[in-house]
Amino acid sequence: MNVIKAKPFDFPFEKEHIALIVIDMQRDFVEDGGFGASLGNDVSRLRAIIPTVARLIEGFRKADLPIIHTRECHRPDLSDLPPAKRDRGNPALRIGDPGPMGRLLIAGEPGAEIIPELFPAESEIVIDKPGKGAFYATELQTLLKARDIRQLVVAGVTTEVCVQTTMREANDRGYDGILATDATESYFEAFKRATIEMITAQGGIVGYAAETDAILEALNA
Ligand code: TIU
Repeated sequence: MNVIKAKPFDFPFEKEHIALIVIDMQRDFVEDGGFGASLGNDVSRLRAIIPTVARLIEGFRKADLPIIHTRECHRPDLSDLPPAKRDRGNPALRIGDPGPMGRLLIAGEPGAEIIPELFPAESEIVIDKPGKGAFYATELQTLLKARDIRQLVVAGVTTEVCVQTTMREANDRGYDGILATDATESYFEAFKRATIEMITAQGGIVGYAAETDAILEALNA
């Protein structure tokens, strides 16, 4: 049994049952001209975590532990895109509309791809998801069960949207989740801080939180 120094208390884990899940580190969220920017967000905040996420991925690769990457995207015919998601707020640019990196949040378009700095290795799992949570309408739980994964280190963007939703979905399905606090980011500084507090309050009501160094130290112990 290894232990990560975490909040609200230390996180015990066994290497046979833990995986890293990196949420939506796609060009559409962290580069100009993508979906995130189309919603009026400043993407530079998100870009700042790229080296830390890379370090976390490298640590899991070195330890030979499973890595899962997710992409929020939709089918080209938009059949998995609820009108409520497409139309809410009557945005100038909608999911599926053409942008500088291809159609926004559409599978196969350049914008929906994971950024080159964090590109998945051949052996790593990539899950396309139509929702904010990584469990909704995907095979994630089946893949985790097949590998007997029970604990998830969670990184990626954005902290209070797809990352938090995924941690809540994982919690309700019986998984321990631990958020890598410096390998996640939000377009809103206050929302990131609040999310970490929400997850760890009440005795870890949703899960745990720890810095990347503490996670890597425990992996290498
Ligand atoms: N808008 C925003 O903060 N996030 C998303 O739409 N998706 C993810 O968090 N990946």
